[in-house]
Amino acid sequence: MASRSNTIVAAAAAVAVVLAVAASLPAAASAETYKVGDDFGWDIGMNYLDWAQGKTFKVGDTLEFVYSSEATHNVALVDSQGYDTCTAASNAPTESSGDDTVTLDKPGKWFFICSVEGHCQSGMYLAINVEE
Ligand code: CU1
Repeated sequence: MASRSNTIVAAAAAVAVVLAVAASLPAAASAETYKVGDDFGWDIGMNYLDWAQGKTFKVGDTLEFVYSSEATHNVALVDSQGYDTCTAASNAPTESSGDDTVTLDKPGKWFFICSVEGHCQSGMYLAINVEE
């Protein structure tokens, strides 16, 4: 009797170990896609630092910037100085399709702004930390 219930406990423990390993292994491979601003998208009128608050971005994840028209906004990847001053250097990688995806392919700080005149100053900036 006792030995039989011990076997069941041992089997349950083994299953738990297998599940834990299975859950931890694909973590690096299961990249997330984050739609910036959720349903609001990429536009004037949202605090994107608030949006990013509480999210954990990891290498391999993707940001998707959605906005109504390519003439309306853009997405420029800038450095900390460009971020602080709301200016995109002429060689800053910039997308303007209206549905722009950026794969976060390295850890560290990532800075995005809309470089259309006045838009960054009106709140279209995002800084995130990407974890290994
Ligand atoms: Cu804009």
